[in-house]
Amino acid sequence: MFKNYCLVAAVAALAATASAQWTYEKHIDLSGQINGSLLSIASDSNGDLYLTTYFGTGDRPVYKVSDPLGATPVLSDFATPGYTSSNGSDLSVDSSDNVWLCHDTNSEATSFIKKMTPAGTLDAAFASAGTVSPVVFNVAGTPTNRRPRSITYVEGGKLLVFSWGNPMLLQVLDASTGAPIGDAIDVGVGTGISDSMHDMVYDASTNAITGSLRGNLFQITSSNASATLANLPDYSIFTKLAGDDFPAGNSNSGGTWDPTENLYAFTSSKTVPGSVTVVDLDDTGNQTVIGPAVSESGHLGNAGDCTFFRSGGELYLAINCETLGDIAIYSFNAQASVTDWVLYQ
Ligand SMILES: [Ca+2]
Repeated sequence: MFKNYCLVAAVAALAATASAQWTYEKHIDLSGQINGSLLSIASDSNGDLYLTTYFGTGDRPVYKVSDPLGATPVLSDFATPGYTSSNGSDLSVDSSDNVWLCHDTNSEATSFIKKMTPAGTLDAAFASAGTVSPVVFNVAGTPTNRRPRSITYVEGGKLLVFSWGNPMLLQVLDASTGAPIGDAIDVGVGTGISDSMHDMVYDASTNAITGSLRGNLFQITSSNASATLANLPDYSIFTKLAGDDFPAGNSNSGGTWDPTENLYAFTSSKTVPGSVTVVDLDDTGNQTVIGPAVSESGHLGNAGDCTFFRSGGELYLAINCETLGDIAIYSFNAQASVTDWVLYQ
């Protein structure tokens, strides 16, 4: 009996050091069905997916893919908020399944943020009839029109927004009015990479902002334990957690966070073309690279953005394979976690 106990304990100890396992499930081929190329992807509480595109011509909808794990996922137009092919757009879905869209029109004057309800209509209660345009950042105290490239809703009524330009800036906005809260911070100087940060997430338990930047993963923290997002300049410590040397990835590399597993996944396309790196934020040495030769199509292509989603309580990762027009989906194998092992005697 004692022997059995020791054996299982030893297996559990080995399992605890294993990396998370990701298994390829399927891909959804959207080529020929969408205007342009896949760019941003986000998911709601039902596990449905939302997409933006770029390239192509003219206005295009925010697309929705319902039941992505089913035998016949349904592609539909979720909303028609009037954005065109340009330098970028990004989506964020909040805990009430409202969908936030930011779009860089290539103009500081006309770039915008829109809030859509779960029904796909503009939420008239946000800003001006559901839209804030221009998008204003406080640059050293001076209100300045900016071109938003990435947006994340932060629970508690704030938005973390990155905008392209010189300097490269991160700003907190009020999620009711769209107005800036406090000053912006310079991400280009902080990281040494003058390019787009994407999918900045805020973890209240660690008081840290984590975001993807051109195939790299950075965390922004404060030396002041009482710092809050009401004053972003308090966050001045930039730490690279993972990634390749600049310029890994491209300007549209994205990322996603699962707060339950505390995993952050981000795309890269330089040293491992079309790959995604998944980092355990509780143990940043624990990293898993997905790709490049793993999807049914043969590779992930030039991976753009990715999103975790949950279905039936299980964790999945959906990756936009931009150059293929595919969404590749992977499932998380929790058996890599010691919590799945039960001691007995
Ligand atoms: Ca994104």
